[in-house]
Amino acid sequence: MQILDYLKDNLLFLDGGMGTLLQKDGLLPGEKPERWNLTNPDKITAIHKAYYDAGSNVVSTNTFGANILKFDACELDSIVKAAVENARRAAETSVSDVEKFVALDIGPTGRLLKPFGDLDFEEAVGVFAETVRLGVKYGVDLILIETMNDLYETKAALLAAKENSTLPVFVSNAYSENGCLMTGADPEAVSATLEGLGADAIGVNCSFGPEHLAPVVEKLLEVSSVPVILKPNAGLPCVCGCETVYDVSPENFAESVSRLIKKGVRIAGGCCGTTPEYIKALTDASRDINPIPVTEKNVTRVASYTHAVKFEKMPLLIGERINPTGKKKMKAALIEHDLDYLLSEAFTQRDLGAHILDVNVGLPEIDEVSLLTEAVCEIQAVCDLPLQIDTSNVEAMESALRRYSGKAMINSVNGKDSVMDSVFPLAKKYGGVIVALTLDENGIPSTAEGRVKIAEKILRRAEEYGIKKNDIVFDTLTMTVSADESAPGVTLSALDTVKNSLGCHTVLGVSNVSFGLPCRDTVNSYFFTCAMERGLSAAIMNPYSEDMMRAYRSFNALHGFDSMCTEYIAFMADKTATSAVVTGAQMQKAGDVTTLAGAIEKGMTSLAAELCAESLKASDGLSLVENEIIPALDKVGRGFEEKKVYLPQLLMSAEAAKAAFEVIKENLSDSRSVSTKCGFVLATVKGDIHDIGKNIVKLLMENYGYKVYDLGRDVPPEAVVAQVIETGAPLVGLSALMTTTVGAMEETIKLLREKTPDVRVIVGGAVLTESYAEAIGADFYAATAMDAVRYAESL
Ligand code: B1M
Repeated sequence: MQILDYLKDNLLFLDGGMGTLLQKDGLLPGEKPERWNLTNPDKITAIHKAYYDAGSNVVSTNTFGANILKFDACELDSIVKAAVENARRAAETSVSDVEKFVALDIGPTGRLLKPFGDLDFEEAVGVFAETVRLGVKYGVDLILIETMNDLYETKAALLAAKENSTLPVFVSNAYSENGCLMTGADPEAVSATLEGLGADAIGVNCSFGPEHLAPVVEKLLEVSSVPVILKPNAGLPCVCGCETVYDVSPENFAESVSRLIKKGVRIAGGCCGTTPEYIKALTDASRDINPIPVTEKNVTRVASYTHAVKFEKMPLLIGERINPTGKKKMKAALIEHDLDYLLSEAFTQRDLGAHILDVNVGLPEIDEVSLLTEAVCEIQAVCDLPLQIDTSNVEAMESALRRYSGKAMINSVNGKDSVMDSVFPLAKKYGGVIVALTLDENGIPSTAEGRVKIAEKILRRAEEYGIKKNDIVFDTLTMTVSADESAPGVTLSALDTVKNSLGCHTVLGVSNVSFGLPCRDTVNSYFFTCAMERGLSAAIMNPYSEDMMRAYRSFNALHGFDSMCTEYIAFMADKTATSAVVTGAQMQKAGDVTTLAGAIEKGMTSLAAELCAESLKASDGLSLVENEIIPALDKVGRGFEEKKVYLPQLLMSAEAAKAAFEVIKENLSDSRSVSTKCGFVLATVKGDIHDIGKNIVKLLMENYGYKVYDLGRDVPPEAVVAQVIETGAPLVGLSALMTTTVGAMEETIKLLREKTPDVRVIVGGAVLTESYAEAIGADFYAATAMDAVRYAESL
């Protein structure tokens, strides 16, 4: 029986942990578990068999890290072959009579994707594709992508699975304590993105014990239209003597997972710390539970790499500013490849209230395929709003959709056969909410009925491509009132029917209505209000237009979409009654990308470098560090702590700070004196990769004439000692930024005292205090980099 058929009427039980069992069986630290398929096939088979015997329907091959980054092609082939054979052998010899399947297990690469890390998206797809092809070659029944903590990498793996097999693909993510993936995606963003890409089941594994994961599971059950997987750890690990133990017993594990099965989980198993005993307890406890049917949730939603935006009763705003049509500055920016200008438009629109951003870079003189893709990648690296990919160039659309991290809006399709036949396959493959224009080969119908008929035709055709009705929103086309006084009525009447009779969401670009008239914003905003009254779900509009925003905020307040009129009041707080457009000052306040600190907060690397060079004309490098760079990083750090900023943004801000810092360094190096003073060994301690502060210390010490031996970051105590011995430097500087790494600082000082007792040690870093520095045996605590210099000078 096919696994998806089995799943229709049954619960599906997965296996439990593999790595923890292999360690017990003698796997050494640093040894690659996947090699055991070849060297210890009997042990691997025995573990798989124990899981089947315990009631698992699915065992996952021992291939979690089997990829071409870790093994050469030839060895990878033999590992996957042996892994599938071991699992099959276990199925054949198992005493259990349940339906059995073998899943090809795929884990993360262990590297972050660009721009946050160094692995290119297509390279990642290629890495996963190799393993998938081998799984298919050796005959697995399904693919299980698991423990992914980054949405972008998950997409790369799922795309690879879909492009290289026709097998069912289950996808399970590892969530952090805050209920999101490490790089920020919440469960609904994950669900929207992965279902859009065609995952057959989605869920959560590893991370924590079942109770801890319940909120994530419950959210996935609420928002997903595919079966939900739960594969938790046996609680949290703790070290007991020299053994790692987990704090949830098999009975408690089974009870908690069963409770979530009763709520709708359809696929359950265990991860780290679970054993056949856990799976036996689970299958015994839940075998007789009636599976809850999986229901279609009928939601229209797009997603960024952090969150989903749903089309509901409250109209949404789609910012239209990243589009060269009628915008001289944008056109020039695109021609000059000034992507920072696009980023600043993205931030300003977001801060003014847009929910989604349209991205259109179409100009005859540019390579739209590469520029649209690049623009999408740059914007999604720093701005967390979902994007609407707006192009009539199908190649550019595919390239941008492929690289998009989330579920995009696709602008647009229409009733022409050729357009539907080229865009629908892309929407089906990559997922997305399609903007469908109600026109076809015969042009734009002059009647509402004509436009509705085209909408119906588009729905029928989309269904043939397997696209759901809720993934299409209709644009009933705004025409110019000054050319035809009946035009707005036709648009609104068609919109009303599409929304209220066809039951589809609607979208309009409203500004065309006022073409040729004076005070266009006034007409636009009245038309916008009329459209919202008739059921407009989203407007493609200019968030800079105060008239439009006033109409929008008032509409929401009057229709109960703005609790206690909070947003209306906040919006009106700094406005004069008469201002009609957003002023420069307001824009600056909203976007704040014109200052060095602002550029760092937003993570705009080249702009930060540019602004830093500019600022150096008026102030010195050190005061820029103190007054702009550090406060900006502090602000981002606070946001990170408060869970308002996610790791990718933190990384982008750090990159921007580094770029500014490089400019300061170059500037200072012009006046740098030659090393005339003693040697200074400098390092960020073991386990800590924060080096911005340490680099400032280096820069200043060099400028004061010290010969700095910079060992970099994550430096073990032994390396610091070796460098001191080798160079005979009398001074050492250690930096640590985390409460978890100050221990390594203490360890380093201890070793220095032991091996090089005469050396003086300066310590610094945000988490340190003078008393702590004293307690761990440092000679001097430097609150700032300059303090380190002063201390050195005092010696
Ligand atoms: Co991370 N990070 N970070 N981070 N990061 C902090 C430190 C954190 C406080 C943020 C937060 O949650 N609020 C937090 C630590 C919490 C804790 O300790 N309990 C944190 C965390 C948790 C993490 C990760 C674990 C996140 C994750 O992956 N989930 C991870 C850790 C990885 C690791 O180290 N193993 C991580 C990663 C990163 C980035 C890579 C994204 C990036 C670092 C990039 C880089 O350094 N190349 C980053 C950043 C940028 C920060 C914040 C926002 C800024 C740090 C910074 O550069 N400040 C930071 C929050 C914050 O501090 N506000 C945060 C500016 C710098 C100039 O200040 O280094 O303090 P600082 O240097 C000062 C003084 O302290 C002194 O001089 C400088 C001023 O003149 N000084 C010395 C420093 N060293 C000195 C040595 C001296 C003398 C003076 O003599 C030898």
